[in-house]
Amino acid sequence: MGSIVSSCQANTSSENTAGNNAAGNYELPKLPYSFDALAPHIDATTMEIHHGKHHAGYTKKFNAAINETTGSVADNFKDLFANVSNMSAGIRNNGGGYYNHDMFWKIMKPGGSEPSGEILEAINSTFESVDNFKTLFKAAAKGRFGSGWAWLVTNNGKLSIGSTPNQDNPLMDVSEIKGHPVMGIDVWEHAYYLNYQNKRGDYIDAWWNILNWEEIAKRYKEA
Ligand code: MN3
Repeated sequence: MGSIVSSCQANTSSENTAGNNAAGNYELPKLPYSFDALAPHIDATTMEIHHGKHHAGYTKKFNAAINETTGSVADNFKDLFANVSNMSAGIRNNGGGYYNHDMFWKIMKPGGSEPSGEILEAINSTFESVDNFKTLFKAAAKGRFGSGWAWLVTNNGKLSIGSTPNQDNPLMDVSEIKGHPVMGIDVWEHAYYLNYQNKRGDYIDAWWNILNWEEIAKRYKEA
């Protein structure tokens, strides 16, 4: 059994609250809406398999990887990912998969919304306009070769766009792009192939219609 480093329990940011604890007891987060709620942009069957099989699989394997670890495992994602190069592939891949999907479900909602307030101002001042931001974000998401994620991250309020392979994310010390993930899109084929087949760009275009900008703004503010 991995022993638990519990020095950072006072931190109550979302990195800590996404899971329950690090004792290999993470639970699959509940989807905050029904499987068909994001249709037609993301179809019900894709959602059911993505949450019920893929995310459930990462959760199960993440717990197993923690339990197989002989060293200590941080009990919050920020510290765990900052040191992930010293962790097993099982913790890196499945811990990333656990965290990334938890964020992904929450930053979407039926009907979507539009950016406003501080996040809108930050996007406009960094990328000139929301349209220009969307163009750059789509390019990062389309340009990620194979499986991975595209991200909007913040470092001390400064926004940037990038992508990571597999289930890596910008909190990881192994990531080329670093910072707090404000939002991210899953561009693994399992996220879109049933409905969009090889047309990843069409999936990205549709995704803007189901974004929960209140949650994205909250993640920006928390960082
Ligand atoms: Mn996925």
